Amino acid sequence: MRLLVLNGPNLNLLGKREPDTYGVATLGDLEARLRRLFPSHEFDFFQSNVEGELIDRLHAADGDVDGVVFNPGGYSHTSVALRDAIAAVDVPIVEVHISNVAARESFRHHSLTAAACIGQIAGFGSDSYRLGVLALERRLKRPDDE
Ligand code: CA2
Repeated sequence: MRLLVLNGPNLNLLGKREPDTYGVATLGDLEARLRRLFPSHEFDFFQSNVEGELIDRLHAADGDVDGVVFNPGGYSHTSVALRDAIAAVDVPIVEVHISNVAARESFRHHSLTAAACIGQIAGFGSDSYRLGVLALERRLKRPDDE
């Protein structure tokens, strides 16, 4: 499978600040771990702090990858434009969050983007990304399973 792992604003700071909330693994560590755990998949990794660049990357993914693991960061809670981009592409997308957003401030409880995704995984630290890949594998191999 060819998979895009897409990360939104501030996730380039992983491992450098707020380790109590976001852990000590850097974005590079997290990407290397996915490559190690899933050697048979082909991964594209992209991070941007710019909303339009994330939208452009989603458009480019259409027809190019089998699935997307997406952490939209703070845009999850605010971005109609990203939600529209997710809904516009014909690729299964799993929303992931490192932290348990449901247990944090109330403004993080609602995700505008999650409703356009096939599902959301949150609260398992950087392991949320591995679980996101497993969810895509299952969806792509057995699309009719509940
Ligand atoms: O838990 C997540 O993965 C979040 O998507 C992270 C976002 C936050 O706005 C969402 O509510 C939940 C924030 C990303 C900030 O990442 C940092 C990483 C290290 C140090 C500082 C920020």
